[in-house]
Amino acid sequence: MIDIRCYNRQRVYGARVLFPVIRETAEHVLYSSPFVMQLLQEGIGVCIEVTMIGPRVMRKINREQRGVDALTDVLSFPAQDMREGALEKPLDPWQTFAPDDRPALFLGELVISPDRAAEQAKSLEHTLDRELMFLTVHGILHLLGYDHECEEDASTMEALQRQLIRGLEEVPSGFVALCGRPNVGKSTLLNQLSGRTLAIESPKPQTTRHAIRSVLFFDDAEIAFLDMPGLHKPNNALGRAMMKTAMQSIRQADIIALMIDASWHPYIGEEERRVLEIAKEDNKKTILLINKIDRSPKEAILPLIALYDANWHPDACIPISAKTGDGLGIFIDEIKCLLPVRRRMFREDDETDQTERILASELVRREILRQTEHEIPYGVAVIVRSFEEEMDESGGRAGILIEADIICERTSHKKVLVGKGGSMVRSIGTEARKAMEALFDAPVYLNLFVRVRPNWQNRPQDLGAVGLLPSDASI
Ligand SMILES: Nc1nc2c(ncn2[C@@H]2O[C@H](COP(=O)(O)OP(=O)(O)OP(=O)(O)O)[C@@H](O)[C@H]2O)c(=O)[nH]1
Ligand SMILES: [Mg+2]
Repeated sequence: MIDIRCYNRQRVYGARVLFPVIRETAEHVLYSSPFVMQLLQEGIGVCIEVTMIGPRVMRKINREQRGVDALTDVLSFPAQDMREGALEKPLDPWQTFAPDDRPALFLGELVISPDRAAEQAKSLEHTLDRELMFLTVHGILHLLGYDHECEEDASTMEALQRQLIRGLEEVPSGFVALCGRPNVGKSTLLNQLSGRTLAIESPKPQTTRHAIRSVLFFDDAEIAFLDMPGLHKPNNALGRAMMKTAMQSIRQADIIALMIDASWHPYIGEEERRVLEIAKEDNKKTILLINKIDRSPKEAILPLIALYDANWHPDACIPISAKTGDGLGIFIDEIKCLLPVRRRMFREDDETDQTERILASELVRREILRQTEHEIPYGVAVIVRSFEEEMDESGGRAGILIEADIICERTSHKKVLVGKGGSMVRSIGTEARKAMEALFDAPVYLNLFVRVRPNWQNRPQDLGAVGLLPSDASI
């Protein structure tokens, strides 16, 4: 158990103003400490004390304990010998005490001056809560053996402090589903927003087959964009799995961004209607994105906005070009206004759910979409069978060896995919390899094998093998 004992020994600020934020912050910091978590797993609790005092007493303590005759904001008095989050020596049973018959380790005491904290909050133009949060994080890190005496220690402590405060901040945060019919430009938008290729794009419809997440981090918000398969009427198990994936993403989102093409006639189709109904049912925020304005006359956009506004009242209608980036600043600002304000949900290294293995298979599929015609690309799936990294002596990547199967429906398709004397599969491999090398920043050795698996698009086990079954699939 984590026991945070708060004492109020001053009269200006009430316990109800001070203690909730201090308790919440202290718990967050202590639960984030691997050392504390280890103790808790062993059945040993931790305890800290936090005492609020007036400015005169604070100055006196600072003078007596540190020889500094000035008011300060927080003082830490560690009870254990710790260095960078760990005990200097193994724990002896006598170091713990037993309130309520359960052993606990006393980590030390923080002394805080709310007057000083309020002064600082004012000069930094933020709230007293925010200042108390900062002081509590800083003070507890001292109890855990972090310091800022030398430059190296200071940078370790500052980085940890930043990370802990980041985890406590409440900012607009949530999921935005990019949905719409095939080919409207959802994947192009996701790539433009994330600044890299996470989703393959192509002029052929039904390019995207699975959900793709990309998280954008801002100082004042975090936004998880979900790209998904284009909404269409499915005619096989693959199509049904794709629609199920799309619906799951839409239901999961806080904001539905419905994308249409600026060149369309003003008409609300069945696919768009279905999305609008879900948005209404789930009471979700909605943004209408009118894409490809770079190639449509401005006059075409107004009737589209008028139609959707009159029938559906979206929270915003934004003309954009996913290709050029036009209008995306307005889109981001609008999202920040509409998202719920909550604790951050993503870690900074959590930018995407697309692994290099998935990206490798998608880059092969992109080349097939580019280099083959008619029904062939639609009957193809790519499975990366092995993805082996070779390391050089310094631990860097010397190269990646990738083996992948191109699965197709018929022998006649295999013939086209292999090409005369293997020319087609070689050309697909060459272009896919170049794209992988640019993306992975390492030499790639790619071996492709074309295999026939009749009717794979209707066989759940095959769909599972190519990673295209949605999570709770029954198709
Ligand atoms: N001119 C222009 N073309 C665009 C724009 N956005 C997308 N495109 C093109 O539209 C085509 C389809 O783009 P994608 O991003 O693959 O479309 P999608 O909505 O993801 O399609 P599916 O995955 O099939 O649902 C591609 O050829 C893109 O280059 C845009 O803003 N302007
Ligand atoms: Mg797509």
